[in-house]
Amino acid sequence: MTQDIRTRYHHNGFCILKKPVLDSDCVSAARQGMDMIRAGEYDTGTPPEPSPWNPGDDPKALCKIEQPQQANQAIRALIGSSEIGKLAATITGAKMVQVWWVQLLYKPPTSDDGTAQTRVGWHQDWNYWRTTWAPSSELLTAWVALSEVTETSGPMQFVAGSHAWKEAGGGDFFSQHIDRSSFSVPEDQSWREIPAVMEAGGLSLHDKRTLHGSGQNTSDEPRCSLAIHLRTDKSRPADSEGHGLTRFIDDADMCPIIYGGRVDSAFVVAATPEISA
Ligand SMILES: O=C(O)CCC(=O)C(=O)O
Repeated sequence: MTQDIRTRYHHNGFCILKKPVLDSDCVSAARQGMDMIRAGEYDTGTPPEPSPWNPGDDPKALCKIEQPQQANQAIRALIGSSEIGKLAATITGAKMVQVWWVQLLYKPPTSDDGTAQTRVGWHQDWNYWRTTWAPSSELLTAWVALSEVTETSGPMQFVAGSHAWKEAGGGDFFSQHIDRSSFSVPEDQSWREIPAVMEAGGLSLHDKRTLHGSGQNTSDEPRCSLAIHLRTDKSRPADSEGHGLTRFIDDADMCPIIYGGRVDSAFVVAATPEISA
């Protein structure tokens, strides 16, 4: 099993664990925490970071809320799960895994008439992070399902092998046109989309360069998830444009270390050489 997920992750740029990995009480509590944040109730006494969606905004639009662990205790507990850290360490071989940013993603059910703003355009996360982290930094995302994710609920779609496409093109998270024509597919590769369907408490892990996006939720239930962005000891903050995405890195509540321990006092380690795919 361990060897299998490691092999699949490195071959495809992602792996999907369909069966629950996380404790069901922890997942249910985080799901309730999600509803509280969406209603503007913060049991920590602090709101999340400024976000594209705020309480009172269109309930039929994709709800994306930044750093929800700042606003809710149950979400804070879930992102600190050692199971996630162990999985990330298993596939990367890391000595240390730390959460460095979290996004709450609630995709409401909408009719398939093309007007709902709930799609996520094809993109590579690295496109958004390249001015925040040193080029070769080892960064990945654990996407945790807080509800069942089916073929019809707008599951994430991963493009198999795209993490190794040197310059595929960056993409746009907020694009409503899931158009693949702007991406360069190497001649010896093909575009193959894999839906990340899973049960509540299941999760996927994907590399910073893997192309992914998602369509509309045409089921009857909301698709609820947390995207937990992770770094390993082979990473180094380098916020050249001052976006401040790594500003919480020394705050153990916001950015818990979920595997291993602090690597050195400056918490900045040498990064691996740039990949050469
Ligand atoms: O939830 C989605 O559909 C997209 C999430 C995403 O882009 C990410 O986790 O990096």
